[in-house]
Amino acid sequence: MRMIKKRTGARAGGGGPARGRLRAALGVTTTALLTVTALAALPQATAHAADTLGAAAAEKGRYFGAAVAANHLGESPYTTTLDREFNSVTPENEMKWDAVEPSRGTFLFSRADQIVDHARSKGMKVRGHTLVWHSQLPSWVSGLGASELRSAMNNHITQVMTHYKGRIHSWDVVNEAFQDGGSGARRNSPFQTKVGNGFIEEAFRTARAADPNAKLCYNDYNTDGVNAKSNAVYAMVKDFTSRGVPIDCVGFQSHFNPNSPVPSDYRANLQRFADLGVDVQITELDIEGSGQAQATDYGNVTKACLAVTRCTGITVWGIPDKYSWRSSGTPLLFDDNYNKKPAYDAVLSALGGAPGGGDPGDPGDPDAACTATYTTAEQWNGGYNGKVTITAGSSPITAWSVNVTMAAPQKVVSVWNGSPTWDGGGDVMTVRSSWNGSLAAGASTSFGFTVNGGSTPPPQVGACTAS
Ligand code: 9MR
Repeated sequence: MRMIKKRTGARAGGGGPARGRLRAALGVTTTALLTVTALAALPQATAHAADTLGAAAAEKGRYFGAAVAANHLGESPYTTTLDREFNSVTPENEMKWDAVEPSRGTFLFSRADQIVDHARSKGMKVRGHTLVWHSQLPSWVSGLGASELRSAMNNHITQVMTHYKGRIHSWDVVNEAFQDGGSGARRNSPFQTKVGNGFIEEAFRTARAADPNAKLCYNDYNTDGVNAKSNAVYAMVKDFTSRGVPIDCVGFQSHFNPNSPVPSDYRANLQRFADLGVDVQITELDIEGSGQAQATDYGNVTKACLAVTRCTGITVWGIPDKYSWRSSGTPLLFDDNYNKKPAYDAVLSALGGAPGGGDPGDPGDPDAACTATYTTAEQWNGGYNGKVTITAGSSPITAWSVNVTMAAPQKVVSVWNGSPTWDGGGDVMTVRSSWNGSLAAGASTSFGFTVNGGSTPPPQVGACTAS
């Protein structure tokens, strides 16, 4: 539960680039009263930029998605962040062959369904990932002979796509079928070695028949710049489009790190594929690093997509760093406590959204009167001590308050350095300042609490309000 409503227009007073520009345009530089009057007289000029990734991308005609794992959906800050920021999801592992058809002809959709149902209930689109891939492939598949493997592949595509028919905007039909390095050759997967070169074409034809409305993508990594591998994919797509083999999009995974940085010809590479008459999508974006360098790369990738008319959307490969497949590289947009990183601000800004936007009081909002940041101070079997740090914004404050929501069956058993009241059947706690309400501009204080009834998930900490 959030205590503060979304911004719906310019707020009186305060700074911020949009208001600064407006004041400059109006020649209003002094009193708050004049500013309020001027803003009220010009409602069009005060409409603020979108303040979430999904909303900002939508204003540019794109989606902004995240890879999601079903086992995190019960963690309230995870789901809150997902629901607030993203308008497309990709199941990170739940639609892969080993997850949905672990033994021949037995299809298990429940974990993937959980993600699809959640996404659709929030109005998000879903990317399907992935139908034919050499990895996360059950051994019964790789053990089949050529003709059985071919029919198992076609059956797998047909069954999975039929189950999700009409609910997936784009499918990664074939994933990572080319070798790394300079050969431009196909990877030696069971499909390649047994079914032969035609397996990709066959997979796409089968996919089109199964769900004619889904966009059918080829998806790969290390194809983000112009190189031997992307040239080989390019040649395949060109061949497919010239012969009428059904392909609608190419996915560029875009996993970057210092050894594999964002290529300087990233945009040009996206554009040359788009010029073949297919859409391009950034499908698994993550960039190892931190701070401004990481932010700059994220901003540039976002701008590259916006510069290519047929780049229809971006998916980041996870939400908080701690759940990334390479978490030690902190490659995502949110830190382990779901705070927005500089990389987040860079993406939002590149999308034309409000830099540092979000609900007033969210960490990272430079306009906020105060911000609240959560850490788990101690943790044991069956409980934990939580700590919330309150920091005043650019003006002094005299009182603050924050909502903290516990996941059942967790219960708060004590609170210090703050005054709690309770709501929501006892799992929503509002903590108001006690002796520590007065903070100078930029100064911090904290309150703590002990929770029994489970050591995870951490609580959801709402925005800070001040007076
Ligand atoms: O993020 C996924 C991780 O949880 C899995 O353990 C891993 C298994 O192969 O797959 C990861 O996702 C991969 C994606 O499906 C395809 N491109 C590379 C991704 C990162 O490895």
